[in-house]
Amino acid sequence: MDRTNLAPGRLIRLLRIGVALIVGFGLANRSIALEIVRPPASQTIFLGDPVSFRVEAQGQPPLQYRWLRNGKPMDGVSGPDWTFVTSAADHDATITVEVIDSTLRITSPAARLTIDPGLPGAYRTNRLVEVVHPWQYRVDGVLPHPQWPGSSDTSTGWTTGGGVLYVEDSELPGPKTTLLPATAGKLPTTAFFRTTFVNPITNAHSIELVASLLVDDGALVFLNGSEVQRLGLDEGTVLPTTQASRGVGNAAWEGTFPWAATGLKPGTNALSVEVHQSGTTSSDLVWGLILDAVWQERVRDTLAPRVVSVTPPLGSAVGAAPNRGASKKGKSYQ
Ligand SMILES: [Ca+2]
Repeated sequence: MDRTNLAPGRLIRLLRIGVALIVGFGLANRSIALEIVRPPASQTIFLGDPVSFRVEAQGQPPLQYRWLRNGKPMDGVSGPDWTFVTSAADHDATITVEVIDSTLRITSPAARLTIDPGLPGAYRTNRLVEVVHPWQYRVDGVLPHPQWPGSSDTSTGWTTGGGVLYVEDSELPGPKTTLLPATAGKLPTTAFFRTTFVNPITNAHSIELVASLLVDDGALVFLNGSEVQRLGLDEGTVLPTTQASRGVGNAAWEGTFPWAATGLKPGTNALSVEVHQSGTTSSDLVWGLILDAVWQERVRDTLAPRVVSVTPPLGSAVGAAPNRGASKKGKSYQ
C-alpha cells in the first residue's frame, strides 16, 4: 500500500482505534493491587465509651476483613468497621486488621487503644451490708459443703435470719434480731454464716471496703471465696475443729477494718463467715457485720465546649432584625 493513499483523516481513525484497543486490553486485564489506603487510627477513649476502628482498603473485590486484638482474631467482626464498648482490660490494646482478597492477605499497621480512666471525683459512701442484713446460718457443727466456702456451694440445711445473730444473755451493741438454735455451754466450735449483697457501684475511679464486726469469739470472713478478714484466729489453716485464739466476754464492735476490694464484683457478691468458739463450754456466740464501700466516682476529664468569642462584641448596640415572617413568633436559637 502506498502511504500516499492514506488520507490524514483515515490515519487518525486508525490511530484512535489502536489506542482504544490498547487501553481496552489494559482495562480488561487490570488487577487492583491489594492495599490499605487508611489503616485504623490510634485512639484514647474514656472508660466505658464505645470505640470505632475503621480501615479503608482497595483490592480485587470481594475483600474480606479480619480484626485482631492483641494478635487474637475477634469472632463475629467481618467488615471494614469494628465498634465495641470499652472496658479497663482494653487499655493499651493493639488493634490490627487483615484485609484479604482472592489471592493475598495484608495486615494493617497497629493502632493502639488507650483507655482514659478519667479523674477521681468526691468521696462517697455506700452501705453494702446493714447490721440487720439477712444471713443464712448453720449451727449444727457440720461443715456445710466440701467446697466451703466456695461460691458454688448449693448445699441445703441453711436457715435465714437478720443480724445480729446470737446466743447471748447480755445486751449487745446492735439489734438482737435472730436467736440462734444452739444451746449455751454446748455451742458448736464453728458456726457458719453466708449471705449475698448487691454492689451497685459501676463507675468508680477508686473503691475501698470498710468493715465493722461484732464477733464472739473469733471469725474468718471470705468475700467471693477469698479470705478478707480474720479475727481471734491464729494464722494457718482453720478447720471446723479449730478453736478461737481469744475469748470474748461481751461482744463489742471491732473495726473499722479495710478489706481488699479486688475481689468485689459489680452486682451480686457472696460473703461466707465462720464464727469459732474459744472452748467447748462457751456460753455465747455472736455474729454481726456492717460493710461500707468508700469510693470516688470517675469524672469525665474531657472539657465541655468553651465560648471563644461573642459576636457582636459585648456592650455594642444591636438593631432590630427585619421581620421576615409574621407567622413566625418568638426567637430562633438555631
Ligand atoms: Ca463465746
